[in-house]
Amino acid sequence: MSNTISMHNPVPNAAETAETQFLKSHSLAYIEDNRTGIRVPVTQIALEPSPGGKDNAPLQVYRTAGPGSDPVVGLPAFRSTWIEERADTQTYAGRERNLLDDGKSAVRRGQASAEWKGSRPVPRRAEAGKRVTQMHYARAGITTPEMRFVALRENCDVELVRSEVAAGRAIIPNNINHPESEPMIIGKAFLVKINANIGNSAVTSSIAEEVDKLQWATQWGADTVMDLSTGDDIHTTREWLIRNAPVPIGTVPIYQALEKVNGEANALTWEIFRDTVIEQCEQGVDYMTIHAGVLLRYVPLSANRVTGIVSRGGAIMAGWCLAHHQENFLYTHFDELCEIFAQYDVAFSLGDGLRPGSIADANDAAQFAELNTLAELTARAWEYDVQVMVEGPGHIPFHLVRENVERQQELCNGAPFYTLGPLVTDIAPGYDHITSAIGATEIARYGTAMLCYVTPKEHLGLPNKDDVKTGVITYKIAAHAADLAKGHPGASERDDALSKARFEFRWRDQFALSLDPVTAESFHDETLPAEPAKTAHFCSMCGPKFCSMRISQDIRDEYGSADSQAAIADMVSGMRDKSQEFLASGGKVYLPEPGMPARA
Ligand code: IRN
Ligand code: FE2
Repeated sequence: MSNTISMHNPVPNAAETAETQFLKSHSLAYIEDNRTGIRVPVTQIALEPSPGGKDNAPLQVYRTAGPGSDPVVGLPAFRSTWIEERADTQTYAGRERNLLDDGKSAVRRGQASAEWKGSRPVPRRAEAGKRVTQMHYARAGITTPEMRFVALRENCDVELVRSEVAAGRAIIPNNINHPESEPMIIGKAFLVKINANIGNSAVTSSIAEEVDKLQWATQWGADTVMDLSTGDDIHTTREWLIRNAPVPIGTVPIYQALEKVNGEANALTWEIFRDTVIEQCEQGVDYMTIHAGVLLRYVPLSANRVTGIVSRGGAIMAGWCLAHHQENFLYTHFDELCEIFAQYDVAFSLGDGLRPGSIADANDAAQFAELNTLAELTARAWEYDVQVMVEGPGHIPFHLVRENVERQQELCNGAPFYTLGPLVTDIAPGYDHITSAIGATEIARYGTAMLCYVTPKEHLGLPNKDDVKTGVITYKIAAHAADLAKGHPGASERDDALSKARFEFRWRDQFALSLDPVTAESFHDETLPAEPAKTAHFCSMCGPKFCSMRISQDIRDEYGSADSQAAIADMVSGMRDKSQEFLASGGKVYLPEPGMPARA
C-alpha cells in the first residue's frame, strides 16, 4: 500500500460500559492516511514486556464499536461531507414526520423523542436520474473515500476494494442517510464478517435496551446488526439504533409492512410495502432482506418437507402468493425496488425464504429452485448498479455444506453469500450457537462472506444480552477460523501474539488478546485468584511440576546457549540412527493382528 499510516495517541474507550471496565489494556486508536486525512478507529491492545525486558509492540485489531456514543445524542455524521462533496444528492422533506404520527404508540414515541438530544439528518436522495451507489462509482472507475476507508481497515490495496465492488463480488453497505456508519466491506476477498440480529418483539425489551444491545454486540465484534423488531415502536426503535450505529444496519421491511396491516398477510400490497421501504431508506437502513425468490410455483415444493417453510419472511410471502394465487409482488416489482435502492445506496440481501429448517430438508428442490431465482435477481439488480448479497441456509449436514456456497457462487457470479449458520445437526437445542458455528466455519472457508450469528436461544426464545455476547464470540471464532484456513494475509497475527504471551506466562496479555478477556480471566482466577498467579509460570491445570510450557522453556535454557550446540548435534545424530533402525525394521507403529487386513 502506498499510504503512509500514522498511529494517533490512543484514548480510553468512549463506549466503555460497566461490563467492559476490565478491558484496561484495550483503547481506541486511529490509523490515519496522511494524504487523505481518513481516520479509521482501531482497538489497540497494550502488551507487557517479555521476560528479560524486551518490549512487545501494542497490537491494533479491527474495531467494529466505532468511537462510541451517548445513546441520546448519537454518533457524529462523519460521512456527510463525503456524500455532499459528490454533489449528486439533494435533501428533501421526507415522509418521516407523518409516519412518526401514525398512531399506535404515540405515548412511548413522545417519551422517546423528548429524551433525544442529538440532531437528526435531513433525508437525502439522489438527484433525478442519478445513481449514488458504491457499485456505480466503482464501475465508473471512481475511488470513493468509503473505499479508501475500507482499504485502510482491511489493510489492502484500495484498487482491490474498487474492483471487487465493481464486479459485484463485494458490497459496502452504507446508505447515504446513515452518515454515522463506518464503511465496511462484505466479500470473499476480505475478512469474513458476522452479523448479529437484535430487535424487540411485542412482548419484550425497550428502546434503551435495544440501543444497549447494539453497542454490546459491536463491542464484542459484530460487523453489522440487523434490527428485526416487530410490534409497536418499530420506527422509533430503528431511529435510535441507526443514529447510534457505527456498523451497517439491516432490516426485513416485510415485518414492518405486516404490522401496518395488523398482521394479516393477505392484506399486504405492493404499495404498503414500497412506502415502508422508502421510510426505511430515509431513515438510513443500509441493507434489506427481500424475500423475492419465493415464487408461487415453488411453494408446493415445500409441501412434503419435514419442517416446511421456517423463514418468517418466506412464510409471509408464500401465504400471500397462495391466498391471492398471484406471483410474489416483491418479484413482480423488483425493478422498482432497484430504482429506489439506487437512489439511497441500499443493498439487497436477497432472502432465502425457502431455506431448509432441518437436516432432512437440506439441499432440496425448493431451496435450490429459489436459489436459481436469486441468481436471476442478482443480475437484475446489477443492471441498476445496486449492491447485492445473497442469503443462504439454514440447517445442512456437514458433508452437504460446501455444495451450498459453491453452487451460489457459480450461479450468482460471485455475489457475496451471507448464511445463517448453517446448523449441522438438529439435536442440540440450547447449543445451536455451536451446531451452527461448525457449519459456518465450513461454509466461510469455501467463500461465504458474512455469517449471521445464531445464539444459544435459537428455537427456544428471544436472546438476552448474555446470549448476544455468546453468539457474537462464537461467530467471531468461526469467521476467524475461516480467515486462517483461507490464508488471509495477516490473519494469524493475533494468534501468534497470544501464543507468545501464553508461552512466556504473560497471563494478563493472554487475557487481553483473547476474544473474551472477561471469561478467560475469570476462569483463570477461579482456581488461582491471587495476584502473583498473573505472572506465575504455571496454571492450575497441570500445576507447577507438570507444566509443558515451563518444561519447554527449561529445554530452551538448557540447549539454547552457544555452549550446548555440540550437545544438540550429538542428540540429532543419535536420533537419526534410531530413525534408520526403525525404518529398517519395517517402519510400522501398529502391526496388523493375524488374520486382519491392514487398515488403509
Ligand atoms: C441470513 C441468511 N439467511 C437468513 N438470514 C437472516 O435471517 C436474515 O438476514 C435475517 O436476519 C433473518 C431473516 O429471517 P426470515 O424472515 O427469513 O426468517
Ligand atoms: Fe432452525
